[in-house]
Amino acid sequence: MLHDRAFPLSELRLFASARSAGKTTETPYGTKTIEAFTVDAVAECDIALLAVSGDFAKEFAPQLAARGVTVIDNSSAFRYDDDKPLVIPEINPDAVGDARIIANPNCTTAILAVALWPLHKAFGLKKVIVSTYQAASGAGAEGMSELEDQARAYLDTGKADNKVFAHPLPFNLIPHIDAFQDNGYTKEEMKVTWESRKIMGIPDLALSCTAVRIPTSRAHAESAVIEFARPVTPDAARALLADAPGVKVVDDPAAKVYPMPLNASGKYDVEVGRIRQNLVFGDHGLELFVCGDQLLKGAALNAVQIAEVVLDRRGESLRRSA
Ligand code: 11C
Repeated sequence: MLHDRAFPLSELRLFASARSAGKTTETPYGTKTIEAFTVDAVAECDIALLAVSGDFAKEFAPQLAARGVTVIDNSSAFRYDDDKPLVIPEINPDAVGDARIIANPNCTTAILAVALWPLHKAFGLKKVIVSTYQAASGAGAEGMSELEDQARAYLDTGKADNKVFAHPLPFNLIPHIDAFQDNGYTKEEMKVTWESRKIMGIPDLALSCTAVRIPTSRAHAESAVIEFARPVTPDAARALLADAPGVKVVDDPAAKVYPMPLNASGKYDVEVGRIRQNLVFGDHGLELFVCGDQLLKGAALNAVQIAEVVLDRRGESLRRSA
């Protein structure tokens, strides 16, 4: 992603646990040897992109920040801290400020929010009801492998063993992502509510989500029913979204053109389509379908976009020249 976006880095260093240290890996910057993570070693970098567990991030991100590193963290460890920005550059780039720890949102939130934001600015979001169709990649490389292995096993034997997911995923769907909370929602569902409110700066936004794992590989899809404060039409929404950064309108149902995981995979833009006047909320309501690459806008792309904002805003003050 850094290379694709021509991020102006002087050196890329890769860190992992002692188990991986010493292994080499091919990168667009040449063959790189993975180094063992230590705070001292990473403190030599200007920017650290963390793709680690929340516990690891909680322990080490503050130590790196104290050493002058700007940390962009993909875990949920800091997303709800009032003093740490949670950033989608198309929405709230200014939130980056002087922060040394910046949180990258949950993938489901990022894919939805980038489409909701232009509509909120024009029509005012009042209520949002979301159902998701989430790819195996949300559970990491192990999730993707389990889906492929299970699909083969199921076709060959009629049975499939699951470890990563709560149930076999091929030819199935699972309305359970992350832990159930006391209110009956899952943590994944509540993340979409909490994070959307913080990123879009609408603390009382009424948003509820049902998050479902489906047997696709790497792009999440989401259906959203939206009530607005002001009247809205599908044409007006389409026109706004067509000009919005990070969004591509894919909406010609008569020609069988709508967002789909297979088409959205590998793309930077979040696809939005099936835009229609919602039958429940009438002229104040829309219904739409979004689809975005969970590994790109939902993770690596957004993280690198945050790094680009950091560089734009304070490139001069980074400790070493880029
Ligand atoms: C999933 N959205 O599809 C989750 C993965 O909060 O960063 C991302 C978890 C997170 O399983």
